[in-house]
Amino acid sequence: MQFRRNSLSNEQLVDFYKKILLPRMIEEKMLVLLRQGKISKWFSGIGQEAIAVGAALALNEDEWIMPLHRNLGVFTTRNMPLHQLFKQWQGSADGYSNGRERSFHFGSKQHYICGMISHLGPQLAIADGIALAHKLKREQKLSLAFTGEGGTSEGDFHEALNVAAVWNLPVIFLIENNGYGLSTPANEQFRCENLVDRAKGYGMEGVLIDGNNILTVYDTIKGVRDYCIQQQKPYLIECKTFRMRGHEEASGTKYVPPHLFEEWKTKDPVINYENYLLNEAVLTNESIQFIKDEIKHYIEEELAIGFAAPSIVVNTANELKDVYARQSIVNSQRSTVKRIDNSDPGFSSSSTGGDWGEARFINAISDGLKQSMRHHPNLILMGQDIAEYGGAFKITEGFVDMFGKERVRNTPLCESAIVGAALGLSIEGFKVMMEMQFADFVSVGFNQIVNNLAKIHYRWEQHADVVIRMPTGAGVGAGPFHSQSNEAWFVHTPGLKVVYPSTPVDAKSLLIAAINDPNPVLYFEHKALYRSISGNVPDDYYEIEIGKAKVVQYGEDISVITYGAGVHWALEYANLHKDISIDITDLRTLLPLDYDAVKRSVQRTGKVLVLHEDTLTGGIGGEIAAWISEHCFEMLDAPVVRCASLDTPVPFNIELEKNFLAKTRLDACVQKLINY
Ligand SMILES: Cc1ncc(C[n+]2csc(CCOP(=O)(O)OP(=O)(O)O)c2C)c(N)n1
Repeated sequence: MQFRRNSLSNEQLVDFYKKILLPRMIEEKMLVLLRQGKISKWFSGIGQEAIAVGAALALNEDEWIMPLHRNLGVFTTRNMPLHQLFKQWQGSADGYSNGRERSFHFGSKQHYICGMISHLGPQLAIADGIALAHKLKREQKLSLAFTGEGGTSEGDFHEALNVAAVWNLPVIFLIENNGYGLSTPANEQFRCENLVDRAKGYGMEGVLIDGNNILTVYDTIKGVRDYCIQQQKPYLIECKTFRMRGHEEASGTKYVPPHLFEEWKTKDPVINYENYLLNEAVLTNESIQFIKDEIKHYIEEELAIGFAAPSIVVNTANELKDVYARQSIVNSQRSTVKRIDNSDPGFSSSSTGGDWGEARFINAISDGLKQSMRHHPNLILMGQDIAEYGGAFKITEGFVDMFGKERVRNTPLCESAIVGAALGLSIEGFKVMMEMQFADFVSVGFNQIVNNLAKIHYRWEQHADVVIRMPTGAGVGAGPFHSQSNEAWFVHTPGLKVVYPSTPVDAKSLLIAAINDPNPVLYFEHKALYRSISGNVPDDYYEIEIGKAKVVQYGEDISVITYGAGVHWALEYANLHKDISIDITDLRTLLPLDYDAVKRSVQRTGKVLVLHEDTLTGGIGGEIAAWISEHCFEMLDAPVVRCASLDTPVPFNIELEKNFLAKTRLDACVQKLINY
């Protein structure tokens, strides 16, 4: 192995030695503790330390790194104290995730380390978002994301590299090619000769290097860092290395031909570097021993602190509280936002003092978005065709002229990477509104939403300030993939908020509230309402409280609890059947649900119909019906009835679609309840 020190001083060389030795010695100790049953799981990076350590050394300390499960060297090189790391691995309350995350699945804002989720690839697009933040702020900084060669087969790898290339983002994508993805050898993972060959396909530069040589890794990344910042471009680096132990310690290495271990043992990154320093007389055997003793002592001391950590005290209220970021912490402007409370039908717009005017549903959304853009200079809009074209439904028409292309961004066709990039922007203090062209397409961005955005605050106190607008619903003859109601997918995911307005005023003010909220919000807007309904909307910038339902009209015979298009179906039905006194509640927010409002409605009538456009099985109606039977049983005069769409995909033919929709069965459901 050839080492080139270039202009590195002896002190730096020794510092690098200490930095690469530390994770090796920690790991060796961990393997002992694992055998003793004192820790539960370990993903070893032995033999690969030069990459994590070299990368962390080459970056400035305030540049974000997205490490993975074998990158202990990133954490130690960023000087995270071992006692706290150890507490993390033990699941202690005072680790880095309050006992909520395992092994290396945690981040630390203080150390500019973004915690991974198990799915590996999603880390890459977060790096895009962070790099975009630096670019927009004109900062001379970049981000660096790790991936294994296995992870390069994920769609997320392709999407993230493509976005970085198209948007000219200063990101380093670092492949640790260690030969195996769990048991799968590289030749069953990809067909190109070297993974770095892919760089050309994305329109970026790339380089293949020896990942076991710490000076090569350091020097390459340092140079690439300068390039990325100066040229404002991404770069792909492939580091050849080898995984010297099993995928994780319990899984063994039977599938690896033994000669490979022999071969790579001679390329050990720590021993080779140590020998180089001995040959160069930078270190002596005595000084090496001294350093090792020092590290050993440090490890023992820190482990003693770690082992002494008190057992966790379970506090359910805390667990629930930390699922969401508190508004005040991240949004100092909030206090200046005025709120309307129009949750009662007696609400009068004149009580707000400002001017109100007639607007269509679609214009109300657009208006709310426009005012939010003015209110939050850090708000970025992203989505397919949303710039000059104005979006598939023209919500953002004219926005480029008003706010510029940096803030109103057309994206390539890659929902997963854009959600990931949105999270990256949020990490760097931006707010993001992403337009899903149709709610149906969220399925290809699903993982980032339900696993990254939703869980990140609970896991390591990083909020995700992202709103995803979801043009949703049927009734427009658009077939199975442009008509779905998929809100229930998200209502089942702690950490998300789900908003679903049905009137122009609610659409505008709930969008404003969603953007003000520091948490990830799925904002559903029914396409069939865009141009078919209009109503009185305030000119001013008001928000409506998320999580608060609205009584549309009071009644005595039956309650209809509904949202979205269901509100209009219920109103239409009530107007046609004046003989029945119908109490209508518009939920407006599905997560968190306004159970108090539900209860009050049950109290008024004793007979409840839950109505939604979503299909029946697993729809939110089931949740509401269950809650009512559990909490309002004594108030009921009849079983709770659900009126929902058929359990089929949404058909295209307009007659079939009509038959599919819940509205067709509304009369039968009402009659069933009335006659019970
Ligand atoms: C989406 C997803 N699929 C499967 C897994 C299970 N898994 C965890 S690590 C791993 C291998 C990853 O290989 P590679 O990216 O080469 O990284 P390495 O473990 O070799 O460092 C697999 C299959 C996962 N975590 N996420």
